[in-house]
Amino acid sequence: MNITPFDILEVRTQLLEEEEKEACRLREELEEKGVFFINLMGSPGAGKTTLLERTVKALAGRYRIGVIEADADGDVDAYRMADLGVKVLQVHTGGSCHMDVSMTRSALEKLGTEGLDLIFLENVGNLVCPAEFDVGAHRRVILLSTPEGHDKPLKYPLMFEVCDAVLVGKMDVAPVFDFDPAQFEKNVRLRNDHAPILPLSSLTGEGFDAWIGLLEKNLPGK
Ligand SMILES: Nc1nc2c(ncn2[C@@H]2O[C@H](COP(=O)(O)OP(=O)(O)O)[C@@H](O)[C@H]2O)c(=O)[nH]1
Ligand SMILES: [Mg+2]
Repeated sequence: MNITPFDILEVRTQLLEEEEKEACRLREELEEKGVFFINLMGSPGAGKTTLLERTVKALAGRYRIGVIEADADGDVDAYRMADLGVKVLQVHTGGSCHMDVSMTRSALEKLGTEGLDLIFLENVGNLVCPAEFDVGAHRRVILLSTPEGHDKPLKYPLMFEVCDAVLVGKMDVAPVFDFDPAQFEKNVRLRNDHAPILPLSSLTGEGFDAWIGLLEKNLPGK
């Protein structure tokens, strides 16, 4: 046995454990309030805001919706969502490439969860860092757009491993980008054997019935 004359504190492990506990607490608190919380992740330009616009329109009148827009800077996405009449908060992460659970708790407090059924977090555009952080959401959804290529699960495996649903956006332009849906599915299944994979287009509305159906199946009964 190797005995060292000193202790070792694994700071990263300890921090991650604390984050995980805090994320579970936040998830439970939201559940008690009847709020369902979704963490939407994807690259910059994948189509996250456009997807949310069409999603909010499809759910309008049936659910009270809030949206948290997280970006390094700027407010264009918050304006787009505010135009739809949903409750919106813009978060400026400064230099940070992801949201963590304490930032998310502050954002939810500032947004105000009172009276809301469903809250979307549009996470900072990035396929790496957001995957590492459980922000306390009930579901993690990744939106991969066809111009990004069907090989992305091989390059960003953690993102595809942690998600509960994979949306394949911009299907209307898939042929232009040689996107191969069967190869993409194979690549996803190397790391994730359960997440549904839904092809869709926020431009044409293709695939939205399945996406909205999946959302409603997961939302607690109202
Ligand atoms: N062809 C096509 N373009 C889309 C689709 N969804 C979004 N876009 C375009 O992709 C660009 C980035 O969209 P945006 O929603 O701002 O991406 P975000 O950065 O992930 O929020 C915009 O020019 C959108 O009009 C889609 O389904 N099909
Ligand atoms: Mg956006």
